[in-house]
Amino acid sequence: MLETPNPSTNPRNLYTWCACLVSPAKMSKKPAAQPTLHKVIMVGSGGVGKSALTLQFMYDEFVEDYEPTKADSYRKKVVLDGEEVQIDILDTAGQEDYAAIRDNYFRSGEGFLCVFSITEPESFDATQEFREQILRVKNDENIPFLLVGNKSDLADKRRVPLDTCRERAQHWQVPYVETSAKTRDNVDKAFVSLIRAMSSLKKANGLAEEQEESKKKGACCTVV
Ligand SMILES: Nc1nc2c(ncn2[C@@H]2O[C@H](COP(=O)(O)OP(=O)(O)OP(=O)(O)O)[C@@H](O)[C@H]2O)c(=O)[nH]1
Ligand SMILES: [Mg+2]
Repeated sequence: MLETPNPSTNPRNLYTWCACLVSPAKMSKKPAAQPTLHKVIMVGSGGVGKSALTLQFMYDEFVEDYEPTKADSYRKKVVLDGEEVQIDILDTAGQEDYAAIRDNYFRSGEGFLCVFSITEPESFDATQEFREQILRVKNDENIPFLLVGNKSDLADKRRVPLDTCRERAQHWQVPYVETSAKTRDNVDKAFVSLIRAMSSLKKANGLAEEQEESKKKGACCTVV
């Protein structure tokens, strides 16, 4: 069963969830049109910076302390290419203790930020397994997916060559971005590229469905 992250254990989540409860859309008498919801999942080994990236994107702040995550969820509205969209971010646990519950989390995802640290080759190797697990669970080679090399501020401790990272991304046919949750470098770029890919895919699927519908309608109205 999908385990629901408990907002009471994380004051930030509580804030986010409360903000949703009193959003102007809910208070107004007429229900406003809901913005499209995109569900992003943060995956990667423990300690690579998934939470730090999420918190930078959400609140513009860097958390120095390492506190392993079990699962935390966040919600944010952003304007993307002139359209307001809502993003749900599920920040998952990299620690192996939680590996067994990953399938359930991955199932609900519509786009994945697969993070490793450029200072830690083991975390780069692990992206292979994360990719395989995601493709197995989602059963879709074209699922929006971004490979993210984090901790780019630690250039002097780099142990995964840039070419190696690019080759893997090219092999998977996914974009590659290097980020620093510490300096905020490319943090927005990573999230926005993924959301843009999710949005384009939904629009393309919606169009295909509409065409299919109108084909069916056309067929049933044909007079012979
Ligand atoms: N220098 C530097 N440190 C970072 C960066 N991102 C994260 N860290 C640090 O790395 C440690 C781990 O970061 P987290 O974001 O907690 O890692 P995580 O991937 O969420 O780990 P789990 O929750 O266990 O899966 C923390 O001490 C962060 O401050 C970065 O871009 N640069
Ligand atoms: Mg974390």
